[in-house]
Amino acid sequence: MDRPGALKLEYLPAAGRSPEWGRGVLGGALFDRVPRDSPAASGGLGFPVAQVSMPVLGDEREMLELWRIGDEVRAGNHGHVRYTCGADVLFGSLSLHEEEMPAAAAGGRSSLYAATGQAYREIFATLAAVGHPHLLRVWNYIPDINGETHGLERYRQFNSARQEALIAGGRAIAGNVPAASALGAAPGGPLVVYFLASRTAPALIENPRQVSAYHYPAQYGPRSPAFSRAAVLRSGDAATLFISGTASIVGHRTLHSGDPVAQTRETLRNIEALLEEAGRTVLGTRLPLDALAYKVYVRDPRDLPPIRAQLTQAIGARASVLYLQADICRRDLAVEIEAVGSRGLRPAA
Ligand code: 3EB
Repeated sequence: MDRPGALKLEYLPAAGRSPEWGRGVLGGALFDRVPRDSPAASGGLGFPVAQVSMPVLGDEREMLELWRIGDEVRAGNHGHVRYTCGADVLFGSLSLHEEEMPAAAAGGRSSLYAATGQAYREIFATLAAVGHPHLLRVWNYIPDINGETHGLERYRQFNSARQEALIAGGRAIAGNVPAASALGAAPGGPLVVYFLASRTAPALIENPRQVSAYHYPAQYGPRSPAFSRAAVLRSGDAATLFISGTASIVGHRTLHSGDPVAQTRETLRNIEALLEEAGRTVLGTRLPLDALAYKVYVRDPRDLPPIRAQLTQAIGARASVLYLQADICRRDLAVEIEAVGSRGLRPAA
């Protein structure tokens, strides 16, 4: 049933994989409290797997996010970036340790600022070299995201460096920016960025209920977060909708601070608004909530049961959901949710 070139997303336990688990995989990510020398980490696979230090909530210790594609893929390296690409789509991943940044302290900038700048420069160089110029979806896992140094929260340092790297790379900082997520990983680990890029331009979608993040006012940091609320990629006769990390934000303000259940409901309203907008402008049909695969970031693991109950009620028990424990970029956010859906192809159950 796979259409050549169409992307397929799976979340699955890393333990006990049969040898053919890697067949047709473009790339992926391994989420675990402690990154370890698992098969996915050994580098022996023909595709990149980002190692993210982020606890899995639920019964499994390690979970894999896998992006499959019906195409032939070829693999390569460019600087720290490992990538694979098919005809339409490229998956890439890199991991940078802040303590290895050469000129970190120079100019009064932090090592995270340096690492973020280098990560994005290397990503743009990779895309130019391989010929998949359109960055369409980025996952940013930032150690100690809410920590503060140099008089600025680390998430805000990241935003400054990301925006400046986009400018330096001759790219837009508003409008034509990728869908993204930015979450906290365990302190002391590397900055991990993985991404999807394409040969043809994606369609980008904003949420009518929210101020575009790239237009957030200065109270959220000196440089706005450069991401779109969602992106749609057409590849291999299917369209894939990537919904960015979405939270309980209306306009530009956080709502329901201290109430994880109400934040989950508000977040789902935002996701529904994006499904409506994507259906109206690009997909020609409104994907139902239960046709998506979700990644749910929960700040405090004690909030998992009520958040999960709320989500199950809204999307049903059959939808594919990966729950992770992560710090979120605003301290008053208890939950953030990203999602992926395909027109014509359902995510794997
Ligand atoms: C928000 O809506 C919540 O900085 O790349 C969500 C997704 C958020 C991506 C990013 C931040 C990012 O502002 C935070």
